[in-house]
Amino acid sequence: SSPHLQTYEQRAKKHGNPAARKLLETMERKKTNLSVSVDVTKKKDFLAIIDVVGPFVCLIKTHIDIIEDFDQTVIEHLQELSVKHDFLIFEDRKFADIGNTVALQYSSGVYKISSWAHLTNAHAVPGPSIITGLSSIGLPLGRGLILLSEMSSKGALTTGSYTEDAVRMARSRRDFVVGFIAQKRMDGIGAIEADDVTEEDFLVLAPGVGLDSKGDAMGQQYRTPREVVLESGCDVIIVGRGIYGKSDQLDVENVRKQAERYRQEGWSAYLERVSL
Ligand code: 5IU
Repeated sequence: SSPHLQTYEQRAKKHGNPAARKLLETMERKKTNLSVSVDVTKKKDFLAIIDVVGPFVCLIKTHIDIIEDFDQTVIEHLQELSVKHDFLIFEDRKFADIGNTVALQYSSGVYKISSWAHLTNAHAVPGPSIITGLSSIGLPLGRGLILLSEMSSKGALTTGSYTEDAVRMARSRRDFVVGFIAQKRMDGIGAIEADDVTEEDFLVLAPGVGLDSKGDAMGQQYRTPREVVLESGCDVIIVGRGIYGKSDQLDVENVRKQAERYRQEGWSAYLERVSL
């Protein structure tokens, strides 16, 4: 049956990529499909939010380059928190250059993303060579790549044949590409031959999730965890401002409450899905 009708535990046992397997195991163990996107600019707030939501997430999503007072201790603390609370790290880098350049951006520079991020992501725009470049660094380290096959923003160009081609690119590199950023499952999209897709299990990570808002003033669009997980078959819900609110007025108690709430919503939608 389609992967989304199986439990995370069943899928973990069969997955060939170590980062994907670890994520699925963590989801099952902690009973959560929640990923919190921590888009704040001060390292103190960044680490405070992660420490509070840590118990409720399987994955922390970062934009490391927006931290104004970044230094290496940010990475050290992030890694300590990842062990303390048992979650994986996903740097939402959205690589988009030629293979040689993305390999350097992934491994080098100030952030050395490949050294700490279990997962990162890339646009399909440059074609298969972007996967070749990133996998030359990430595969030996046991990392996984997520391809952007759909975006959540209004008017996104990631539709139709673009989405299909992104899925085909992923299919040809199942050792390293472990999933999609998308708004729905990609199982039926760009299918080549039935044989080829029976064993595939791409994780679908969905941003644009909110319970109290339909969008923001800059084109973001929100759907509920239930719509995303139960109706659209996505595996991980990515929630940012729905959980930490306005970052200039951080209310730690409320952050905890919201993380618990989204974890509960996402998990009950999953339970309902796999019991069908
Ligand atoms: N993000 C999206 N939509 C996308 C992709 C990434 O929102 O299609 I690809 C990122 C942007 C932000 C987070 O880091 O996910 C969502 O944050 P909010 O929940 O605060 O909107």
